[in-house]
Amino acid sequence: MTLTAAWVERWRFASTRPVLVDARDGEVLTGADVEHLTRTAAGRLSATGVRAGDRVLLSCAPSIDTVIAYVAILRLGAVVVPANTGYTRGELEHVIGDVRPVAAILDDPGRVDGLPLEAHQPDLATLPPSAEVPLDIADSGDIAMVAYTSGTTGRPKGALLSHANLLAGARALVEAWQWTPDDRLVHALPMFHMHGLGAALNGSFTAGASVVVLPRFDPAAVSEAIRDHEATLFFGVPTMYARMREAARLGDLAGLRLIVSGSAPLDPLLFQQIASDAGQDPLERYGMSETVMLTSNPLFGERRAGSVGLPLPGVRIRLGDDGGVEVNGPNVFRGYWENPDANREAFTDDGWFRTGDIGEFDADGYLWLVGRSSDLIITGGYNVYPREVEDAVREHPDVVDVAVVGIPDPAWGETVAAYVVTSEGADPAGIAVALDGHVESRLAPYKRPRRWTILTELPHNAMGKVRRDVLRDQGMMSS
Ligand code: MCA
Repeated sequence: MTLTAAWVERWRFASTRPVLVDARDGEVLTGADVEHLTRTAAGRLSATGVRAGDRVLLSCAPSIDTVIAYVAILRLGAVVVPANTGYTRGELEHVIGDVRPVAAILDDPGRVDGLPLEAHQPDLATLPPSAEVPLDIADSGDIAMVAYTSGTTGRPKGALLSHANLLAGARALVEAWQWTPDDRLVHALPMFHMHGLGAALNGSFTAGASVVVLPRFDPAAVSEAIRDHEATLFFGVPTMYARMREAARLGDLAGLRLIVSGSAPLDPLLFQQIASDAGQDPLERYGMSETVMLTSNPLFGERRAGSVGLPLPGVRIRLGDDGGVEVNGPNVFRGYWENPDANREAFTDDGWFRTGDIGEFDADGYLWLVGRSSDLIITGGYNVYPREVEDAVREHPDVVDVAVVGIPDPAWGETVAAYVVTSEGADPAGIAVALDGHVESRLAPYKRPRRWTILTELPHNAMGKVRRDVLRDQGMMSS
């Protein structure tokens, strides 16, 4: 079974039920509408030469059209390559050079001008569709998505997820959260990451439920969507709940049946504030681009603040010798695209995926993430790997050495801070502005350092490795 075969069956069976609601104007698309629109869009994609197995880059703000394009690519048996709309040209160039998509669907086609693509921007609205294209016939083992994720090695790697992986991930959530066709999710997440695609959209469609699509996150718009469209579910990253608190809107979540937080640790104080204002504990869960979702606090039973909960149905989790969280299950990806070195490192000899997180189980089997084996920073729910930022900063001629760390931040979870050793001739007064300008053209906004500290040398341990812990402590004291 593929993702879209499962979805289309539901849309045909319940053809008059709502599937998508546009939060901007309240327009409702039924199962029949979505089936028809995605069929037509798939025909148009096919007319531009996209075939089953081809990669198609998708980098658009959340909208009904983005959802239609996403489903159309999948129905054709082509492979979705989601890309952050904030990626700079260099970041896009890396993804395109690596995965070699035949086409790209972007809000701003100018972003890929001059990059090696066969069809730049297929017009999914007006092109004549090619006649009778076979749809929904991919094999469950076929790749459905290449999800780019940064890593300790610097440049983002493409995680290969099959239809079976994504369907298993969605079904586990449907079962664990008892997601039904009567549910309605308020979707205010980016549509280029696993949270917004793999959990929110795939889960809703697999459950036969409906989705209210917001063009961006905004506390007032979330409140209105919940009220006007009688929503039952909201998924957010902790920064979104912090913004709802700031806007005194946590109480507007009270009508929902389930409030889910993920992508970053939820501050226990914020957990308590949601619980008291919304009258229910938020549910924290844990996932990754490579695995869809892994664990969840229970729907019924105690939701433990700070724990990511229990393994989802079908997911097996164990701790390696170093406490590293290792996973196995039908949701676990098929490896990184054309990257044997990364694959050797990512999997144990017996085929379990090393998440890179360090965990502990409590006596009741709840998993607690207590650290990371890499220096990953999570800011606003986005993952940032220091190495990628350091490589970009180091390209500045006045930079001799640099180390990037995450510093706790009440609004963003963590904020990216850079410690830089500059060359002797560098102008100390102007260097921060110069470095801001330097990274602006190289890194997406969420990866850019928000603080620059100039040092005469970086702290090193006896092995010559940078002491990031010392820098983090120093950053916390001065913040
Ligand atoms: C960004 N800015 C910052 C920081 N980060 N400023 C200070 N400190 C920071 N740490 C700046 C940006 O450069 C930008 O500035 C401005 O703040 C707004 O940034 P933006 O990120 O666009 O923020 P926003 O539009 O206000 O949205 C905040 C947000 C958004 C809604 C929380 O970050 C978001 O949608 N996050 C969700 C990410 C997500 O989906 N993650 C899931 C990954 P300027 O305007 O000057 O440029 S999937 C995953 O993690 C796994 C699978 C899982 O388990 O879910």
